[in-house]
Amino acid sequence: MKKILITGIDGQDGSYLSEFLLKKGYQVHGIVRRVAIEDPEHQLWRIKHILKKITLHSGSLESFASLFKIVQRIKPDECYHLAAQSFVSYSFEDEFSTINTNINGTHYILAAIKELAPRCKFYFAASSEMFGKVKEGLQNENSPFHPRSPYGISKVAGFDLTRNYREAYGIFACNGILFNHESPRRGFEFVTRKITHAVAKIKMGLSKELRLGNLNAKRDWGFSGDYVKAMWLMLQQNKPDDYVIATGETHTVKEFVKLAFSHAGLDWRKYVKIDKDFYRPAEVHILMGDYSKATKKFGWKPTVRFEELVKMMVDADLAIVQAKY
Ligand code: F7E
Repeated sequence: MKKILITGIDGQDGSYLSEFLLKKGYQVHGIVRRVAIEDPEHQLWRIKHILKKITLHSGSLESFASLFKIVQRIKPDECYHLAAQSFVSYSFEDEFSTINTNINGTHYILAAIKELAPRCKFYFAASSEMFGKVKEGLQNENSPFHPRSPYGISKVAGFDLTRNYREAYGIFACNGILFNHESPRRGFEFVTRKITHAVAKIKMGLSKELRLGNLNAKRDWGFSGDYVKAMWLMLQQNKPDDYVIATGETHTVKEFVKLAFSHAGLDWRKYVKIDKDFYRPAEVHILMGDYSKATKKFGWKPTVRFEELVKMMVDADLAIVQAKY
């Protein structure tokens, strides 16, 4: 039975990926912080339903020793490195911890794999934030990077580390350049979930307004459940490589807002207020990915499009809010 190690197993992507790999019959191990193991009800809500089927190890991206021990114990066949400080806004508030944790964490895991499990296939969660300041048009694997946040900078470094471990040491290491991907399991700080959760609360009479920043930013939003399959497919190829995973469509935050409110039968203009506090010091204005290499190499395509995604998230939040209050 293949052994899998997932960092960030308790996050949105980690939860979908675990479900997917369990169905394939893999033995799934995950790294989480000690505080999460001590408080599973709140911290492990996304993987509560599969806790009995997976093995959790406590470790931290800040501690090489903890990661080294876990890799030594499991000797995984595949490792998906998803853990990171992933909220772009927060990365401006705490540049140093974002950069230290994200870059060193990736380096530590790679170094441990090289030393202890050199045949382990490695996936790095790179990001469309690496493209940053782009002009109109689609971004592909050859597009230049111009990150606009400490988070984006940390992901460029992680991308380079991953590629270098592939080229220098022959590790089967792949970068998945994933564009924004969402779901009902998205964290509440990200704009999509912030909107759909607020819509549900407004609909139920529990809230009166939603404060947002830049409504003109454009993103290529896909469904996390689709994207985790691409991660796995990358590691099943004959050769390691880097791939863009996206939908090829771009929409403004305002379009997301309008659709989410109208799906719940609400007029967004009555509730949405612009708040400069949610603007970023440097914005990524537009992202749109060209995923044709992934289609050509392993037949990957997104199955959930923008409208379906927004409705799925609103419906899920309406159900959650209704059940809770
Ligand atoms: O912002 C604008 C904001 O925080 C999207 C992460 O998964 O995807 C994600 O990064 C856009 C930005 O995601 C609010 O200015 C307006 O233009 O949902 P977000 P992100 O920054 O695109 C990439 C691929 C990753 O790798 C990241 O880890 O929405 N926006 N008003 C707002 N954003 C937030 N969060 N809150 C607002 O009130």
